[in-house]
Amino acid sequence: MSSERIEALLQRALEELHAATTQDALTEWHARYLGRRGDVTALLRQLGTLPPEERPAFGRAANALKEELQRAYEQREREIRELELAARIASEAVDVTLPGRVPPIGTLHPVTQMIREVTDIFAHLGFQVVEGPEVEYGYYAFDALNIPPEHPARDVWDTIFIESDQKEIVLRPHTSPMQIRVMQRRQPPIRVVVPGRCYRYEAVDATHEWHFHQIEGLAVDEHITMADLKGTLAEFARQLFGRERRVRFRCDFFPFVEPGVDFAIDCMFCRGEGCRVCGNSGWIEILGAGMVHPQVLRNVGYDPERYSGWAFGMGVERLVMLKYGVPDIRYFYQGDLRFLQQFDRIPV
Ligand code: YSA
Repeated sequence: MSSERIEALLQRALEELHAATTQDALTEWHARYLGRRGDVTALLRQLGTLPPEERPAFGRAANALKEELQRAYEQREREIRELELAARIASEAVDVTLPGRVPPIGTLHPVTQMIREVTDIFAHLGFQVVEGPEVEYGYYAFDALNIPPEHPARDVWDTIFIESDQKEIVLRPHTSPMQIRVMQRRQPPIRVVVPGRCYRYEAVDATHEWHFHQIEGLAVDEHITMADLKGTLAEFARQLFGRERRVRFRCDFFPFVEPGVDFAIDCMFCRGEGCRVCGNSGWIEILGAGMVHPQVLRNVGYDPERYSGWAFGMGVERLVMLKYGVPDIRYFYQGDLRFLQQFDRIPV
């Protein structure tokens, strides 16, 4: 082969090399010229077929061609790597000067907001916030609260049982068991509020959920009277529902208090005139309460001659329903953002 043809091959190979702009094109090029079946390899193989006097010059020229193409190939490979890197950097570039995307921020659930509002009010009245177990012994949920196994009042709390053989274990149907736990652990004076989840085997409707929240309150000391209970609850109701609220106490029965009361406020929707919300009575019941039963005090080792106390328990969902006019308790647990977002402006 003449030196012109080697030169022509060199020029063609270099042109194609510069036209290659990707790693794949480069690999193809390498196979075409420098690979085992490539043009340069084929050229070198021709060496043996030439007359001996032409071989040295041809061999030098062919090897020089191979070396030059190898060098050019390596150089191009570096360039392509840099080109590809630059293209990637350009396509993945982050413009740090662009305004950021604001992630949607959730808000506290209305029940959590209400728990905070209520516990804040009581904290300012000198109460400590404590919490207790949702899975509870029957002893704390009933027996120690003066509701023995055969007592008919036990049916009032439609209980979900976890274990009913030896030692009864239940999902607590109210927060009252914490009265016992707190009194067993401490000595008076006691002033606590206990927010928490409760569970009942309940047919769900507009005002009943099988899972809901209560806030329990307990005050025990020497010389605690019903007047303290009335003053505290009236102040609480006025802070939560407005200073103009009138309050009402009526007799009620709970086995763990004597006497027991239900506590109501005048309906803020009709101002006591009677409407759909208050069932035309003008009053809305918001909690059950009473003076802690002497037997309950004895059950925790307190002397009822020396100590007296009062307790109350309220439903948190019902408070939210009243305060914001929510017509159905089921809205709270359907996870519907259209409902929940209505509460995102309530100060937390
Ligand atoms: C009473 C006297 C005390 O000295 C202390 C506490 C109590 C309250 C008592 N432990 C109790 O559970 N009473 S209750 O059965 O009437 O429930 C209290 C409140 O919980 C109700 O007024 C209601 O607001 C809420 N509640 C009860 N069952 C509910 C419910 N809320 C939603 N769904 C349910 N299924």
